[in-house]
Amino acid sequence: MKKGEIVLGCLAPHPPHLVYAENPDENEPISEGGWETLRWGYARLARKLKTIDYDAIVIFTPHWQTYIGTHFLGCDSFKSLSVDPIFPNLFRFHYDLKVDLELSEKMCQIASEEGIITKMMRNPDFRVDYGTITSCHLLNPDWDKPLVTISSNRNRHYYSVEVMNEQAIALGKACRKAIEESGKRVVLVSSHSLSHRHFTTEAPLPEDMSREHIYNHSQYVWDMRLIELMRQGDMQQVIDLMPEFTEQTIAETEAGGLTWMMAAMGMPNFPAEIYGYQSVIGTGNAVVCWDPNEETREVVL
Ligand code: 2X7
Ligand code: FE2
Repeated sequence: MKKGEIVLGCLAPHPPHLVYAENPDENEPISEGGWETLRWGYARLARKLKTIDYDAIVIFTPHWQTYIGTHFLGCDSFKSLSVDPIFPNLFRFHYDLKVDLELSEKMCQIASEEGIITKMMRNPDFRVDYGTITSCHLLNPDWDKPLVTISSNRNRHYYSVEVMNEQAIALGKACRKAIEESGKRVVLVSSHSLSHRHFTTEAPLPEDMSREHIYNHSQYVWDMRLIELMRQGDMQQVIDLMPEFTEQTIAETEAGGLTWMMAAMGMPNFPAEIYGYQSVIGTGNAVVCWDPNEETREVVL
């Protein structure tokens, strides 16, 4: 069997506002738009994905939090209504998604062999988190590829960001081994914002773009520093900076997604493709991808 490979890695932020602004049939609330810079960037990355031959999407999400071990979706499919606990006014999404169960089980098994505590989520009524749904919808609105969601074990809360980084590296390496053994071509997704301080009150019209701006200058400077390093292809430095960045911007990188993806991809030292940056309720969000194939890699922005 041919060795499996990671064909793309995507940093895909998941503010439910972006789905709300798109008005897809699956989401109940109706909007007048908003956050176009991010949505247009996503649309361009979604078009690139259409040109790539791949079997499955593997996504790591900070909104499926597990406190004993790392969990993997463990049924063939999941169907339900996902209501965002903070923004039920924006996100009530009817999903019906397929899981690549074989790949999910392989990743769970290999991670466990490598000494990571793992579990398969076998409850068919389990409600898939809105991070998975938002990022996957924006990357692949046709929902025509099976996926695997990986939970985020809260090492940060038991220990520190440093321990989170080490654990996420171990998990990334285990997932890579599983993908190689599976023979499949896989797209990885790390679902999160960058800086994450946000407003605590909402505008009367949530999509009123005259009210949208980054929360404060220092978190903007942090985001730009990271994006510059991504552009330069220095992901080792980004991962080394992760504890400081995460502490100072209370970033969702605390869950380990970016570290996990970079470790799985062998710590890319080639330039990332930048598709867009914009604030959503004050948080910093970048759509970025790492294309290991030199022939298809491009300078986007
Ligand atoms: O989960 C989120 C997020 N990460 C960023 C912004 C707004 C809402 O929800
Ligand atoms: Fe989030």
